[in-house]
Order: sequence, then C-alpha cells, then structure tokens
Amino acid sequence: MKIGLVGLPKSGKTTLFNLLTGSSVATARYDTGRAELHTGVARVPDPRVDVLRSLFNPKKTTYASFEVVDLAGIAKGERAGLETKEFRNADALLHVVRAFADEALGAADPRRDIGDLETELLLADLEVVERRLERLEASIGKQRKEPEIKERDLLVRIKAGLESERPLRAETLTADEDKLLRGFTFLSAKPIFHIVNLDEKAIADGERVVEGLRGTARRVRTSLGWVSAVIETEIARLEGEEQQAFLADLGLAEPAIRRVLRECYALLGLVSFFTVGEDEVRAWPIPEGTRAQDAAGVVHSDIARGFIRAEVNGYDELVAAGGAFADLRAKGQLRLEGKDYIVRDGEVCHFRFNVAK
Ligand SMILES: Nc1nc2c(ncn2[C@@H]2O[C@H](COP(=O)(O)OP(=O)(O)OP(=O)(O)O)[C@@H](O)[C@H]2O)c(=O)[nH]1
Ligand SMILES: [Mg+2]
Repeated sequence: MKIGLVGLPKSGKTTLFNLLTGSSVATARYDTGRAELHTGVARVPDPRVDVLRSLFNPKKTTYASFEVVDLAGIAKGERAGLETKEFRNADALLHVVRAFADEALGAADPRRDIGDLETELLLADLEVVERRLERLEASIGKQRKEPEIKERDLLVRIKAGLESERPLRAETLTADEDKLLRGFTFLSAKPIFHIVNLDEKAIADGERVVEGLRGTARRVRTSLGWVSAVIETEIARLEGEEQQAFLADLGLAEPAIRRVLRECYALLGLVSFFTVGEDEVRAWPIPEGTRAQDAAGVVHSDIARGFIRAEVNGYDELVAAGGAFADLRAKGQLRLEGKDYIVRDGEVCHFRFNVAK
C-alpha cells in the first residue's frame, strides 16, 4: 500500500517524507527547478511489537510498513503535475499544508490551501469523466451496448456530484460500481489526510488549529492532523533521555511523527496481525477485513496455497500469559480458525499448512 504526498510548493513535503521514511533527501527553501520523485518505506511504530519482542527475544523484529511517494509541489491550477503513474496508483493522499510563516511565500492560510487542493482533485477527476463520457456517448450513438450504458449512467451520476464539489470518496457506491470506477484511479476517491505543518512556536496550539479547520475538510475518509516538520527533524536526531527531555520541554508525550505514521496506516485501511517466535517477531499489514487464507498469503504464497488452519489468539491474552502458548491452550484461548475467518487487528497467528512436493 502506498501513500502519496501532495501539497503546494515548499509546504514541507520532502521534510515530512524524510521523517516518515528515515531518508535524508535534500530539502530547499528556494526552487531548485528540478521536479524529483522520491519513494521510500515508512515503518509503523507499534508498542505491541516492542512488548512482543521483550517476551520472545527474537533474532529479528519487523514492524509493519507502507510505501511513501513524494512529488514536486502542485501549485493552484497546475493539476497536470498530478498525472504521474506513481501518484495515480497511490492508495491514499497525505496533503502537507503550510502553516509556518515564510516571507517569500506570504502569509500561511491552511483553510484556503485545503480548499484549493480539494478543488484541483475534483477538477482533475471531472476532466477524466468528461472525456470518457464523450467517447461513450459517441459509441452508444452508433450501437447500444448494455455495459456502456451502465457505465455512462454511473459517470453522469458522479459527474453531478463532482460538479457540486462532492469528492468521489464521499460517494456511496455498490461493489460493482466501485469496481467499474477503479480503473480510472480517480484522485478525489482516495482517502486523504490533511496535515497542517505548524511553525515550531505554535505546536502547543496544534489541536486548536486542527479543530478550527474541521469544518473545512470534508469528513468522509478525510483526516486532519498536525506536525511541525522542522522540530520533528530535530527530535529524530536525539535519542533516549535527551529526546525525552526535549519532548517534555515541548509538552509532547511522543514525537508527533509517530502519531502521523499510525494515522497514515489507518487511513490506508490497514491493520496488523502478528507472528511471533524465537526467530522473528513481526507485524504484518493487511487490509481490514482480510480472510485468514489471504493473511497467510501475505507471509508466503505457499502458506496460502497449502492452508489448513490458523491458530489464532489475542494480543492481550498472550501478554497476560507471558508469551506461554501452552497456558493459552490450557485456558482454551488458542482458537483454530478456517480459511474464511476474518483476522482482526492485534491477533497473533500461526498458520498450519501443507504444500505437496
Ligand atoms: N519554519 C519551518 N520551516 C519548515 C517547516 N517544514 C519545512 N520547512 C522549510 O520549508 C522549506 C521547504 O521544505 P521542503 O520539505 O523542501 O518542501 P517541499 O514541499 O518538499 O517543497 P517542493 O518539493 O519544492 O514543493 C525548507 O527550507 C524547510 O526547512 C516547518 O515546520 N517550519
Ligand atoms: Mg519536495
């Protein structure tokens, strides 16, 4: 799963990209004239993984992750810049909204920028819909084909929504309709997270700023949050007690980027199941509602193919038992589930499988 960073030029996208992925791509106050695309992997902090690690002392610990793609800034009216394959294929958008002061860029206005970006997404989708409708009408004019008529009617409906400024993510669609539209990779259909990039002096105000913007951001599959990217970069450079002291000075319980990572993960519709053992403790990302057999396939395609049963237990029970599976079994807390069982967030799974040689 992949999240795409969007936002006006110089809003702090690359700074945030570095924070999310632990990269160190150069950021610049002034335009370098280069439109670069960066991709990286973000690791999702999960205290449960830390606890499981302390229980099992594995050789290796692996956190859940997702991909991040960072593009050049998109100025108002320049939505052509959104036409990158990597970006069209993103599963969700992370919109970096500048709220820090910068003389060269003028006064910050997060409300305006959120509105402008939403409009660019709507207009980009509207162009696609209009182009497709023209073709469909021409084809239907020659010969009436049922699937084309169905598609036209659906596009006419969503066009009306887009024209009244309703993003596609707010549209109620049947599974069939959803499937029909998927190929278009509509931008306003992607879940979006508007993240306000605050001035370092304003972080005590973070929650208030976000609350003030609630009415602006359309609610469906839309989140709002804040970060102060530059100060977070400083926090990330510190370790242990030094970091704790610095956070305490700022009035933060943890680096804000940790919260952002978890929120991105949730926005992508991902949850984690765990596998544990002496070799590895690992969190595996799966879309919410994934069947046990498909979850097994995330670990290895052979395990999905030869799937017999999943031994499943809750995270809390395992921690309460100090990691002793024998105790869980004795208490009847180790369940055997079939391939259609829906794996839930935080469950520990052990797959039984058999692959014919
Ligand atoms: N004061 C302040 N400056 C910031 C903050 N975040 C980013 N900046 C600065 O803004 C400038 C641009 O940051 P980038 O991360 O390169 O912004 P960008 O959105 O990737 O820019 P483009 O890719 O050129 O559109 C840099 O000089 C950053 O140091 C912040 O939270 N506070
Ligand atoms: Mg950049």
